[in-house]
Amino acid sequence: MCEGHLINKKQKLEIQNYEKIAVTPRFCYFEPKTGSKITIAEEISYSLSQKKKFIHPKFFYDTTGSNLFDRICSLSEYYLTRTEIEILSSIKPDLSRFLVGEYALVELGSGSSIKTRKLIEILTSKQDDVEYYPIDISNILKDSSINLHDEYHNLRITGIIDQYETGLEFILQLDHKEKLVVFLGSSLGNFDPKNGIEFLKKIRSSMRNGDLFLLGVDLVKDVTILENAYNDAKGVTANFNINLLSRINRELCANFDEDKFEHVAIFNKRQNRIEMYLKSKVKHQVFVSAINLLLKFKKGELIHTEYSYKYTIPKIKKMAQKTGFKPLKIWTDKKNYFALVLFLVDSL
Ligand code: AVJ
Repeated sequence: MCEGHLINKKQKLEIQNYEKIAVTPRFCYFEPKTGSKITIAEEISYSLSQKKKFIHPKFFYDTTGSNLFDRICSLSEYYLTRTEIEILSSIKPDLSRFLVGEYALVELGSGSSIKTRKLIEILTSKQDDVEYYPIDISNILKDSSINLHDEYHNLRITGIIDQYETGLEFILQLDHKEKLVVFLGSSLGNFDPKNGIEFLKKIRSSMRNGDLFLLGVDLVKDVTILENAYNDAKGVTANFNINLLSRINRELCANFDEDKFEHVAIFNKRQNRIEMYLKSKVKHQVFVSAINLLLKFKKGELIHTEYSYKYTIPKIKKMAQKTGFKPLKIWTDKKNYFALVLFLVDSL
């Protein structure tokens, strides 16, 4: 698409906030211009000044964090990725039946795009050309797109390196025929149910009647299995969590001592969510130079870093009803660990 589709005035307005980098004739990406970026400085200075300190999970994904996340995905304890890939592989013919006509593929949180291959394979086998729009906050989008670009010669990639919300607004501007929007890996779990519904509505409003939406959700299961997935034996998840502090050290000139914090991940049964924290082992202070912020930690004090909500099928159906999506098909694995749900955009 890169050259063609972007035409009307509203589009130009949106795109003014982005810088377009054309890498090859089949791959370009958009990045917010520096001025329009919400900076890590602003957000962190707010979230660490609260009585209950927190760090938004989107900050996990700098280059180090994105690489650590890739390692998490192949851990034996982290059943999510391999189960989702297993489902995706097994449903190819079945999913293919729903894709009548030409579809553009839009992926929220594409990351390293491993799972995307399964979908691209379906589409490239049916269409001469496939437009792919990965949206991801991580710079890793560039590398993973280049790999896909080299592998599939009839694939045209337009990446958007931004937060989901702004990325979706961008997608709305495209006047492509039909879209298959995918949000995999249980990333919806980062939203609490109320915000999750709001976010689904936002996705819904970036789509048109007849478009399809494929959602990957992690299901409620035995607590030990859940907690092990976030407390792996090699400590990769702990490093992923602690990297938030290293990132703040690097980018905001702070002096967090990583050894003074401990990774905590527990399943909250009442709320059906994994809760991740960084726990201060001792009473101490940290200074964040770039934002001139002195932080005081009590012994045992927690910084909240992530929620990862787990769902049940009825709950997903209810959420869909509230957002104008109609479930067409639900696929799960044999153990019922994970679900892929295909929705049709329904008139509200
Ligand atoms: C990318 C949000 C789906 O919640 O399982 C993995 C992130 N955090 N291990 C998840 C994560 C710790 C992951 N999501």
